[in-house]
Amino acid sequence: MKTKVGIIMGSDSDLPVMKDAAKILEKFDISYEITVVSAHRTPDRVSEYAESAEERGIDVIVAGAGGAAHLPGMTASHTSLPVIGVPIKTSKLNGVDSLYSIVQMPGGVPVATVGINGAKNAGLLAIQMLGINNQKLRDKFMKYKAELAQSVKKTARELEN
Ligand code: RP5
Repeated sequence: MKTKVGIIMGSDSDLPVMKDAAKILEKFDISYEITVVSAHRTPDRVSEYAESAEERGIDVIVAGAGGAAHLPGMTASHTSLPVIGVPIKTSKLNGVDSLYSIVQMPGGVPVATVGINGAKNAGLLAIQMLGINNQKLRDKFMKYKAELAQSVKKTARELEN
């Protein structure tokens, strides 16, 4: 099976958060690659990664970074593939810096931004994007949503009793 999702992050210190994206992709049997690419420390690697992603079969890129989080935007500037940005929580500004750095892109270069440390949602959004041309995947996604609803209803019932 072709690798469908590229997960990248600015540092291996982002991995504890970014592995949530990998986990949800595994739950849906979506193949992915995962690596570290830094906008500031390995700028050449950003362009190389983004420009070759399509050739490797990647359909969506999930990019996490913290602080002056330029990785998702820089990646988006080098590819036509959709990029989902994950702002990583930081120790100094709690990730608000990461969020603002990722979400406020100039017109023409969108990055779909999830919440701070929202790697799971980034993975889910990637799955939904892949589902646009895949009915089986959409059915699986609806099953996932039904399970989610069941677990909330179960919790509600337990609280009510
Ligand atoms: C960013 O700086 C990374 O994405 C990470 O969130 C943050 C800190 O990186 P390290 O100093 O832990 O390598 O580029």
